[in-house]
Amino acid sequence: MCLTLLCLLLACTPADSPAPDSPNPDTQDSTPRDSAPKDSDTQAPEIGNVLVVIADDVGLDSAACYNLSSDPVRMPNLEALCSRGVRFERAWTTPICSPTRATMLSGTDPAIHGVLRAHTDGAPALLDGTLTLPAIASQAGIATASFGKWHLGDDPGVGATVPNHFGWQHFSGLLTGGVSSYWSWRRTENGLTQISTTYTTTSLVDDAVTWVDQQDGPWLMWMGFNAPRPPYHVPPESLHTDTTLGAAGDCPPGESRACYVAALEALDSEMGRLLDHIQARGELENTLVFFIGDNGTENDVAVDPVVAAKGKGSLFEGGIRIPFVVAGPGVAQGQVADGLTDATDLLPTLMDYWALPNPDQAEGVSLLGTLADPSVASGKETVFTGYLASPVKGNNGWTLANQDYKLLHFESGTRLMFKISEDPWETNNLLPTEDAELLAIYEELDAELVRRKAAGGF
Ligand SMILES: [Ca+2]
Repeated sequence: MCLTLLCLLLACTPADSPAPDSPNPDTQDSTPRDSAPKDSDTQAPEIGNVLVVIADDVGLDSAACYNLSSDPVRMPNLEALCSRGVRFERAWTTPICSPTRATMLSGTDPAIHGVLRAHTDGAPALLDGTLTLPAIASQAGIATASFGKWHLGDDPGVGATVPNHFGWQHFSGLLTGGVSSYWSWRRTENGLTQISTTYTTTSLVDDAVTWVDQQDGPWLMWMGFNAPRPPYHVPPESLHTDTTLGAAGDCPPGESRACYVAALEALDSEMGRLLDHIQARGELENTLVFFIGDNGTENDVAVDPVVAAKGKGSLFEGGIRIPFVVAGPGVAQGQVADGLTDATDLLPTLMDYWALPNPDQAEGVSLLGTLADPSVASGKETVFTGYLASPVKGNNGWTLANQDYKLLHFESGTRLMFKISEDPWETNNLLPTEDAELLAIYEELDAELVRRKAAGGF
């Protein structure tokens, strides 16, 4: 493609190449790339848009496309995205909301950014000065907007403008982890907070549609749905198919799973409205679309193959292995990628997509090659994450996996290892072992896990 040529024009380093001397995006030329020098023989390609859709508390057990759920959810728009894109089978985030968002925004893992628990009121989460994806994009002339859930703290001194402070030119949504009611919630738009009585999922897409219609250049849109997380509720009837739940409002007693599913269907319906709007603008073919769950399904509504206490908030696969689907320009259609990926890969992938320098802090790899052809390895050999949030010490710890094996280090001292390629839901712990081959595998994983922890001072 023409990205290499564009890199030469901009003297930048492709995101998948070593970049020891990458300029700090805080100081680099912020001239939009579509104004790069041109002559009669060269023409910069059109800069692509990016839409990142986050579903809150949605693991593989609850996602369409993956064919794993014992209680499949009707999500025709996610199915359509899978049909025209690539579905990743081995994608990791973190066990909970705030660390995953910090990872996606900074391109660093939880040991480095240090956000290892869900943010609660009054406590700073994302460290001031953190270089973020929207800050980089904004400086490159790409319009940036975040809709939905922030959940990364209140930076002292900036209050309700905190998402803007970290790089979003426009923010509309909720600053916290959730809402007390989907019909009466604190909607913040660029620092101004008012109560909204519009169904949250619908309101976020309304705002996104309004904003995108104001754009006449490339854009990055972050659609951080807080649905389908609690409070479980019955969405507007036009957005879901469960006619047994009754009118929109509170969830009937004992129907938490049905209400969770209905809210996820509503998310899919509204995501479809957004995608249809982008298509009507003639921009869908030029928009790279990501769909990702921020962590696994909440334990009280998780279904087989996720088992009790191994969903959200755990380092087991039910907590961190999530749906991750990408579609758009240059992406193979209807294919499955078996290689490893985690939330650190979003930032380098977008740097590669936009032919921008990869910041030194970025730990992941670009997935563009794999997206074009899923048989092409990304070069990622291990995935890694951590969690220090639980009052139950046995849940806190770190985990690292390669293509075949996964190691868990719990703060309690427990060590578990699974052959994850054959035992994906972790039923057969291989430790302790006297098998020389397994011991060698353990020692290799252990050394890498300890190294990754130590890189962040843990
Ligand atoms: Ca979540």
